Amino acid sequence: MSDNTTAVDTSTWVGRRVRRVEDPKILLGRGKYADDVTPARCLHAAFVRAPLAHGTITRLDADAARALDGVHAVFTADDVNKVCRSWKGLLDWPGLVSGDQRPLATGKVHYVGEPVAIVVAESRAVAEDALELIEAEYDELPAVVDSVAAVTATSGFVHEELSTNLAFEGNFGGGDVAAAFAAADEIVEVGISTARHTATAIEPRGAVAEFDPTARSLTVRLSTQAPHMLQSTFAELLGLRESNVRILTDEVGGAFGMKAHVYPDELATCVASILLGRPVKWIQDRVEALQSDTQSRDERVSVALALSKDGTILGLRSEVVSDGGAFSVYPRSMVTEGVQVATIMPGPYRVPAYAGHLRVAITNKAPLAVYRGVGHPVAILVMEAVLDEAARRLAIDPADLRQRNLIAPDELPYTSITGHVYDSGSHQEAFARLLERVPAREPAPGRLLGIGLSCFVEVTAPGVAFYGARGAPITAHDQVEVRVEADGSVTVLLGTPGQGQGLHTTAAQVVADHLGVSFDRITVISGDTKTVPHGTGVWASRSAVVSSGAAASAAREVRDRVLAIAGHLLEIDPSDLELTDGSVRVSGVPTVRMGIQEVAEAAHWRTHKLPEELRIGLSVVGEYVGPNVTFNNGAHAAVVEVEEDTGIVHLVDYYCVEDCGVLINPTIVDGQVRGGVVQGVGGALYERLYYDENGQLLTSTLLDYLLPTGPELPDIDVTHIQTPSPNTKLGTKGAGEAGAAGAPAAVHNAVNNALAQRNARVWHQPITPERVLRALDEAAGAKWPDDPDTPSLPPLPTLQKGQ
Ligand code: SMO
Repeated sequence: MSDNTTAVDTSTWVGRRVRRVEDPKILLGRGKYADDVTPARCLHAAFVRAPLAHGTITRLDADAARALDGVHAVFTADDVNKVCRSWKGLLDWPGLVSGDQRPLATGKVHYVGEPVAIVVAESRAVAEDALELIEAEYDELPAVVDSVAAVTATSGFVHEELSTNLAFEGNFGGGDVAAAFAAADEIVEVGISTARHTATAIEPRGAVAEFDPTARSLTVRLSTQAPHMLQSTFAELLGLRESNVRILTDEVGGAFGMKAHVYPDELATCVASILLGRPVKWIQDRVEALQSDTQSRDERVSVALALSKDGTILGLRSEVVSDGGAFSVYPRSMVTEGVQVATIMPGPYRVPAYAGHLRVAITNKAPLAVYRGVGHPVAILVMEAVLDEAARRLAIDPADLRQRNLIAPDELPYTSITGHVYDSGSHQEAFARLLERVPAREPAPGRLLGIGLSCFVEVTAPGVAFYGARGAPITAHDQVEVRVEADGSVTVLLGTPGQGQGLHTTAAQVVADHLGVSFDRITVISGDTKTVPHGTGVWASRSAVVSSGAAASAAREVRDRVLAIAGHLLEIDPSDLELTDGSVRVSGVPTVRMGIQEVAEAAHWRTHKLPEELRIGLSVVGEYVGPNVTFNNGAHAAVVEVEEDTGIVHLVDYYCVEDCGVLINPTIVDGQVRGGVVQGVGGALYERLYYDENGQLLTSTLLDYLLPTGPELPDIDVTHIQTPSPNTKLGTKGAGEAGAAGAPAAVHNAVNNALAQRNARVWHQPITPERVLRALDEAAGAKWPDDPDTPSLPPLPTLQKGQ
């Protein structure tokens, strides 16, 4: 693997390829995941789940199950609704509607896998046996499956009381679109769809709930990325005092946005513990994960790009239909992905006029929510694919076409036509560096070679306007406590825990620099809402900005206290002192005057030596309210070979240039980028949750739901540029989602670059061998039978003057 990082300063911990402190524990099997903890007297739960997409529950008979040896209880909606309120994932988006959601289906089921009843037994095996004895009957209703048909449906509603299957409609953009299109030399229209997929975290979801009836307190060990948010929402829905709800999470085996929600099965597990007064554990299996984790990327887009003949972009139009599934997820809602598809589409290009129209459909599928990249992968795919088609039409090199339209350094900060402010970046430089990395290559015999490019910007570390200002219990600040123990070692308590991406390592690097101690002296703790200060959680690539900012401010204040106490003990003005590598020195003089442990000892055990005003302790909670937003940017190139006989696409090379501002740990960022690329490649080539025309999910195992694995992947070459954000405390920007954002476009364009040699194209993801063969055959004049599997697309409406 190449290291294309620009030179780093080795006098600091930030910027170094420090090894992850998390790894020895995880690699030796000593990590504590949700399933690793079983309290005394714990019972085990399993769920009856809806076997059909839409139906009225006509009979639910659990008598035989209750009579089974080892079964403690079977609860249905009637039982849990007495303990838990219903909820709706409504954000303050004008007109957004949703059906009421509850822990267990009440009266009706809305998607395959929706929880219907919970069995609690001595063991999971007994609970699973009891499931077989429960007799559930349904009156099947017609399933709403096609999102494009759903948004205009006048009957057959998923939620009768809403009298619509359109959850939300919005317009985005600005400028004189009609004039731009009227002035165009070339208008390129394409329709693109991405398939519904899901995060498939290695660690499935799970909850271990312990209710204490004497204190009315609830402790829940969860696999989650947002413990404090769930403390608040669980308390609210279960009618408990927030300070009596404790969420615990140690290791998390991947979350990717999917573990940032209130889930019915996790709440039902809590309710079971409340009703029984015993700990109850539920650990999800893979079938449940594929059926009931939030899903994503179910987007249909028609797009039109207007250009002058020299390739200058004049205007853009898009018609987006997002398939939101059965419920608007609480508290992030079902619209975030669609909104990002519509608003990110102009990307890193000068687009003077844009009209984007978004509709979000309610369908009988699992709820759609955020997943790594949240709309960016689709928006970038659409823009980059239509740009390549324009390059072919105008006979301009696709790299030249991009260079002509990329935002230049002197245009930054740049406000996009949808109102996003790109604070900083290296849009042209990143693309130029990418082109330098990609070598020339010859195709293998029988294969078509294709190179695909993509350029992108990405929203990272958004502020409270993103969710909080729209009414959700989600803010944008983080807290971190830094404390020097009596022996001079340092404990860091992170409000925001990791989801596997190494936040303990990066927090220790930041604290080492800002406090002035060695990295090895620091222990980091996270994941217990009773112990750590407030954290908003890991989402939207925010931790390296917001959590790190809070760590830096706490560390700075503790350092000032150390120097103040040292100054008193040494009888030197603290402003003449500095703390480096755990030692107090007079600024600029190498002689060590005092170790941090001596200061710590005085602060803890010898306060009699200190004047009143210095009895302040060495523990500080720092808070950082992040920026409104900071945008990262980058460029990707994929190289593919397409087998003409089989339609199989081989990804043979992959290059990324990534600019996420100041790098705290390049190795961790490399891993984040590569992991994201792999998930993006999955969407482009393999992953699809396949719902049939009845709304039945046909891909509920990993034999049917294809993930990219080692043999399908080349080395992923990562180059870093570091353009600091002017708006963030450390100059950092988020990095975690960038790989996923850029990859579907680069892979798609590479395939079409190959297929264009035979005058063929593909427009729907995943790009399966069958779709490739069909495109090649049809381009050669052969007729294939109609494909019932071709997604319908929303037509672009007639352009109105002055629009
Ligand atoms: S998909 Mo992210 O956790 O906002």
